[in-house]
Amino acid sequence: MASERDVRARLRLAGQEHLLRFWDELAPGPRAALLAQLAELDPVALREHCQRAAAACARPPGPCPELAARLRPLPPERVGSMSHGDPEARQRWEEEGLRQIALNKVAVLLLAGGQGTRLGVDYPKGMYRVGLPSQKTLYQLQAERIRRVQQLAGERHGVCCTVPWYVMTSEFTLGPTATFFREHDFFQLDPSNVVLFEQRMLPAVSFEGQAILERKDKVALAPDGNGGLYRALADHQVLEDMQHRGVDFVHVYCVDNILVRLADPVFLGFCVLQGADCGAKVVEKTDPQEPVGVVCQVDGVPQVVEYSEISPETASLRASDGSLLYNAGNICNHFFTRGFLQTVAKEFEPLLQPHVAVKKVPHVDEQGALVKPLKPNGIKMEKFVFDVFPFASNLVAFQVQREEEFSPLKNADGAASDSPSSARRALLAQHYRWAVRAGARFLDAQGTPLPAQPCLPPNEDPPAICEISPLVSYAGEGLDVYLRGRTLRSPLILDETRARELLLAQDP
Ligand code: UD2
Repeated sequence: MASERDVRARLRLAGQEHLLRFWDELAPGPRAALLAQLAELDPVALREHCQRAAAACARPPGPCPELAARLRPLPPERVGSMSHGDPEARQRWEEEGLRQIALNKVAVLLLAGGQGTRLGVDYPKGMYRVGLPSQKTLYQLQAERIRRVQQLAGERHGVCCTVPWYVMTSEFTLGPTATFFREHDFFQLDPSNVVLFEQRMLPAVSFEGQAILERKDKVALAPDGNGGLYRALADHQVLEDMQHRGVDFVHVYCVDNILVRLADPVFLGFCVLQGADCGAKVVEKTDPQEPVGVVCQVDGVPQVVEYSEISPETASLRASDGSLLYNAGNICNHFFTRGFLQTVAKEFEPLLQPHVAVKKVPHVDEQGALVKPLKPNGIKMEKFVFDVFPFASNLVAFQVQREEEFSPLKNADGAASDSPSSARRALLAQHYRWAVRAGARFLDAQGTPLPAQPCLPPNEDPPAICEISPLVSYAGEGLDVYLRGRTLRSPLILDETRARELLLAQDP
């Protein structure tokens, strides 16, 4: 273990000696913990990090004023569409995606290192239950979609195939996620195909460029952003693991979209057939204030401009048909070839510029008393997962329907949008639509027939409650055999057992 002397010398080099200012007061245990934490920090990198944070903070806040003049929408030839494309193309993409999955060439990678501050829970967001009738968590829904897509590809090609699940966690989420997966028996996935790895943490820095002490014996650290992925891939030899398994294509996604389609064959197939090295799923953005990045071009180079970095005026610009000019809303669902990820990890990662977030960081004052600031006092530096897009040789975007594929859980209940209630409603409305289209009719608890409404207005509760297990249907497929001509009582949970019962029951 590093000695106090060594650590002090390293901190001097970094200009951060204040981190040991309570040393004399600390008992042996906390001293050892602090030394261990400080010994991890490279002095040169720490100095640069703190200087960079202070310099970024000294720049005027808000979006970069020249950005607007450099932006253009993505050219249409780079954008595929689920709704506007012809059905034959859609089928070709899906076939190609399923073929690649059947060949064991596809992996999914979950970004799960975030702290979920807006949702206000102290455990990983993936463990959250939005209150579905089945009480499933986000992690369970995702695991079951992996199992189902493996089954669909396997059946189509007469093979048994695997989609490995890589899960990037952070110091905050690794322990609870690993325990949760073990307690739930990895949701019946083979544990050897679930790979958890950890992203790095970076010190939060004051406006004066000093790393912040959260306690007398602890530096305030935060995960290095979802773009910390590329360092974490290298730190933990994840790309080597993928290579070993024969994985060529990776679907990277964020934890909180309840409708996320893991290893979506249509999206994968589109990207593969376009020869893309990078892809982004998008939904049409209609509200300029919606907190999603926009996929566009900056100086002719395709990339994502994050919602926090585009001015309200630019976000509100309209095209001649009245739609938002920058309407390709990023939903944090990305396609990468392993080859591209390898080049990024080796060559481009150091070129990624961190983004600055000004936050309230709890800290100790000069006397060592804990302070919970009421206004922002510190800077967190984060890289974004899509910062690598400008290095792609062929980036494509793929537009999907919002009501089928995007309902993120960001805020606690009570918020106007992106809450547990809105996520639950989006999933139940989708399953209700699928059931009605497959020919089901519903009765209420008293046996009174409920109206069939295959097209529900947005944000409206469906007339009946119907939850379909991802193990029964991934994207609405295959439901006719269970539901055609059936009249079922609400609430219905169509899981594998209920599906079998319906099959065995007499024809209606
Ligand atoms: C993300 C996208 C935004 C839009 C929106 C849609 C980024 C940078 N922004 O914004 O453009 O697509 O999602 O919902 O992708 N995470 C980590 N490590 C970290 C920080 C975050 O793994 O250090 C994960 C986090 O657990 C989550 C994902 O990254 O799964 C997105 O993080 P967020 O919810 O903070 O991103 P948000 O909503 O600001």
